[in-house]
Amino acid sequence: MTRTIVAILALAAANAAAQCNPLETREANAPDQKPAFQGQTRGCGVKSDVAYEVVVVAKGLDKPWAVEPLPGGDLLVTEKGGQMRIVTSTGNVGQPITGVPPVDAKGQGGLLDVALSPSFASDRTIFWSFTEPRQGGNATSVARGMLSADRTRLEQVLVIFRALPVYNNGLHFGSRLAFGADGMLYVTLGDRSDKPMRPQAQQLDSHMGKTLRIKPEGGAAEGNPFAGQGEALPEIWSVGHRNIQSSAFDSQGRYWVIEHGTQGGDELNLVERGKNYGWPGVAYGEEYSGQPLPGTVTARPGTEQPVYYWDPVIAPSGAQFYTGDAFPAWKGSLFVGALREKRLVRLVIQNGKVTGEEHLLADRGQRIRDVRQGPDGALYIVTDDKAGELWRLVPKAR
Ligand SMILES: [Ca+2]
Ligand SMILES: [Ca+2]
Repeated sequence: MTRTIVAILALAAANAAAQCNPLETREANAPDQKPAFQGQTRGCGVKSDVAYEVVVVAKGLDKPWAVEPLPGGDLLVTEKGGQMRIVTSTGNVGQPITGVPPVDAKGQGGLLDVALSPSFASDRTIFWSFTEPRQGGNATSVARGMLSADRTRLEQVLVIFRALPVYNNGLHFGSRLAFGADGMLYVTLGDRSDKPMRPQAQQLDSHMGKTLRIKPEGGAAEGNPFAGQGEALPEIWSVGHRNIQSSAFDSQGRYWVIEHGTQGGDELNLVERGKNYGWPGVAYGEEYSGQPLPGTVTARPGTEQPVYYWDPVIAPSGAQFYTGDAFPAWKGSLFVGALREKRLVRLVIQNGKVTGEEHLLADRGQRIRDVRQGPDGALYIVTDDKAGELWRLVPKAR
């Protein structure tokens, strides 16, 4: 290679580095911590320059937690307090659907996620997660039921999963639901936050701080990694998570979760069977008090590094890999709602790494709780508020 070519290559590399302008420019909460690889945090800001408009489909929803587009274009919405409703595509907010079992709505608890059966069009079956009042406290449960033909009630309601142990607070219940291409239901859980509970994220005899893989009719799915090992609970798919309120499968069938970290430690993880994602011994960030996490390191052999992390945190909610035709520039992007940062985050992911981050909807100043793609290719969003809104993102008419 001639010196000229070497010089040109060096200049090109320098230009590429110079063009990487992370969106996050505030001081980190844990500035002494170093990422495990380049681009693991403060990735390059990107601009898709997509012209879109926000249609406010409905207002006045009471702390909506999940939105699930129905095949015909209407939307199924959960409200944290325990109501499930259908909002029509034209914005008519229906009465609460009857037949939803009681929830414990204190703190972060309540009626949480909802997912459609993969064959919803023929079986009208839905699945939802909720904080179930239990003897001595509460815990996350998953139920299924069939939406009546007139869509006013749930029939044949059955609780198909009950997380253990029961604990008495209002924190860290998970619990996003997503169906894999294998037809199994993947459930995310939290660690219940309190220091004495955190070690359970590493314990196989507890559901706390895990992802789970269950059969739609209930019971652990076949082939789970720890089934049959001593006291291990057979539903467990991965371990070592703090509080996952966000999950999505990509077009290659890979399972991604975004979890709430402590101050300075929100993580995007690519979840694989039986792997350990570190919490509470391995994590980025610090306690909300500003103290270091006790005995915690940022990397350890035998634990998986997050694909990406945010310091300061965004407080991630629902997620969606975009596959629609309405926004060609967004195909393959991972959208994540941000509660604390009040925006919609778009991540560009290439070869298993985050190569770009874009922030949308920050101008609206609302905590975003869930984002889903509709059959029309629009993105549907609910905001986390006592007067929550349901938005439809559509291409801007030119
Ligand atoms: Ca959902
Ligand atoms: Ca982790």
